Amino acid sequence: MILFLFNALNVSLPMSMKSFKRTLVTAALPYANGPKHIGHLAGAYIPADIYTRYLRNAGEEVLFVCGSDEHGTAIPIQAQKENTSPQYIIDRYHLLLKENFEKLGISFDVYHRTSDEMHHQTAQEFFLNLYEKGLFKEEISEQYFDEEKQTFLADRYIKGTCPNCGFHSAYGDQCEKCGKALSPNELINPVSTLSDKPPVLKTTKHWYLPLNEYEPWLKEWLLEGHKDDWKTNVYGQSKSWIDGGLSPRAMTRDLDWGVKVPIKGAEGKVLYVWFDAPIGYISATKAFFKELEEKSFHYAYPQNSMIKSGQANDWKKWWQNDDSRLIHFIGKDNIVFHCIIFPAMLKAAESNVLPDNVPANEFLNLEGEKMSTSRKWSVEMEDYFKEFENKEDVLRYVLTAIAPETKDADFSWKDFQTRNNSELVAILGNFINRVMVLSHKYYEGVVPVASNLLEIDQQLIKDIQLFQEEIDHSIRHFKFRDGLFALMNIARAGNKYLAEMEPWKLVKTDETRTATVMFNAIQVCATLSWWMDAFMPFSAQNLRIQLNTQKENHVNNSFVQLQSGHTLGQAAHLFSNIEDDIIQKQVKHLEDSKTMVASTVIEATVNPQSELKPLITFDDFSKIDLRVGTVLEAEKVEKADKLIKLKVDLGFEQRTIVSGIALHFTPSELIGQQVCVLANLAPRKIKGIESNGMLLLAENEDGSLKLMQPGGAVVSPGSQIA
Ligand code: B3M
Ligand code: ZN
Repeated sequence: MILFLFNALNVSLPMSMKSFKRTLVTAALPYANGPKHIGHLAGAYIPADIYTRYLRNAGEEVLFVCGSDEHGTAIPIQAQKENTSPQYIIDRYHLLLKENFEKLGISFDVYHRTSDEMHHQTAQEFFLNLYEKGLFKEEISEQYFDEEKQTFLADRYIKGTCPNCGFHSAYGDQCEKCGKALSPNELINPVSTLSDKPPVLKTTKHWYLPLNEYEPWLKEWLLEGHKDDWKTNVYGQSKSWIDGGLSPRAMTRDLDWGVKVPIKGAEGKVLYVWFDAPIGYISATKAFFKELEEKSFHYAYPQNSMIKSGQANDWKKWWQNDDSRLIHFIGKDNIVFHCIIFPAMLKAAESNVLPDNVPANEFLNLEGEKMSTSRKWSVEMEDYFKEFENKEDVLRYVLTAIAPETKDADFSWKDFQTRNNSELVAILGNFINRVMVLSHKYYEGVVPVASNLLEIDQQLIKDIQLFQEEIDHSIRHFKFRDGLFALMNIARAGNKYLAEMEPWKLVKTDETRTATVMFNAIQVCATLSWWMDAFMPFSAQNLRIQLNTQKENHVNNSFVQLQSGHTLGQAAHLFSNIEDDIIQKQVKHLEDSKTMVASTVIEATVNPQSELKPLITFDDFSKIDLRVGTVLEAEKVEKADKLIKLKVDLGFEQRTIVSGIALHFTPSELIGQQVCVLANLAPRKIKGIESNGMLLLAENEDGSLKLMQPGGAVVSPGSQIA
């Protein structure tokens, strides 16, 4: 009778416009050149995971593919920085990224890598297919060549002055200062970063995809076809590319790291990384089904997947059947590649599947500033996990709540704390905990029997129904922030209901009514566990344990999830407060990295680009005591990437000096060097070590540092510089 009543209230959830049979979800293949930070997570991986988990829970056929992007110049450049081989770099970071994603609960069906043999083959076949159709334009052009290193220079290996803003250290593909996309020949005074010498122009042949020929089609397919369903930031950026006119783009590169170009006359050349990387989505799909057939799993995660059996050939369904939908989750810097170049490649290959949506996010800043791994202005996954054990869901929650879905957004540690303490703990956790504790107190943890529903109960049921519809709609329209807010509204509604019903008072006067109230409150908890699952999978699982239920027990479109008589598990806190000192530690950590970067800059006294400081008198100058010293000892400062602790002989005494130069010098190359020291600088503590003095350095145009040295013969330590 009661059940019937509840069911009568049910409005069925919209299952969206399902004209597709299956959904292939991709998240940008991260470069395996370093750890990834919260900006990457908020940009692509967390939204993609929420989306996929949600569709899986809804019983839809979905596959979530990703993998490491191991080609392009990013890899050899990192290898050069770390003084190691590209292979070592990709092995190390592929593993790190894979583990980090697992820890955060990113539920890939497969996490592949582009160095895999099968990917090389897939990418080569793709290229050959277009080549044999005669779709590439061969062109001989002049490209920069480093004579000393005997190699053509990839765009990233060339630096020079930006023609747009005058920045002296712009890369051949982009100016990092003004953001303008460049080609190397636009740079003023180009220099090879491999040899520091100006490069020469040399002819070379490449294979171009004539993007201009795809313009009419792109206008129709994208500008007309996706006017209404793509996010405005994505549509807008694509439109301005197309409106600006497309030109042929070389799909091959002179580089010895990557997928070899599989045709005669292309020896020593590899596929352009943006040609092979998106094909990585195809390779990953292939790898998944191959492993599924062979039942031996290396890249695939069968435990995450809703696809339990299949054949190697099944990948074709996902890439060739027109009832397959392709969704790319990426950050905004990848829009052109996913909305224009890859679709053009797929079109050229006569694929039936094209991206149906590319819900790219904007950027996430950190404490008001652009995130940067090299400047250490970021929060890397690894660091977060170390500091915040078992709080993966808190990060997922906060990064979803502030996701840069429509414009750039900001992460701050204070806000992170507030969202944890005043939302997760105070609203969601508190509601669930009160219900659990009261259920044990009044009913020994057994779901009580409900009776007549009053208007307020029906209102609760209706509200919750609406919030569920809102979550469904939001997720399906890539509005994860709204979805999460609606989820929290379920908890808010639960809290409000408890506050109004006051079961702790009611229990003294009206047992029947108390039972009904508690029955309803328990259903709200069960509903929460279901909808939380996509956003916060670990907490959802913990909640299911408290409720003593499983995902499979979920009853679609029903308010009643746990019947009277069902025994609940133990109550436990789902979330816990984050104290001020933990947050302060994080803030300090960031500030420290800033001082370290700043101290490097202070020491770089001769930066040709820096503006001249105001005039000083000779008196001012005479206050400065500069001396020649000899470095006796040098060692890296623990837990400070940029710092080196030096012992410097000044003749009359030995000094400890801490200097922010570890990214530019190894300790061993410093030992024995003569240096110039600002000897009367007031002592200051850096990372707990008292530093007495400062080394003088010159900053090169490319940002590298050089020691200021006396030059010529050895000068006795302690000699004054004036
Ligand atoms: N690795 C660029 C990036 O991480 C690139 C994405 C490839 S997706 C096919 O921003
Ligand atoms: Zn510029």
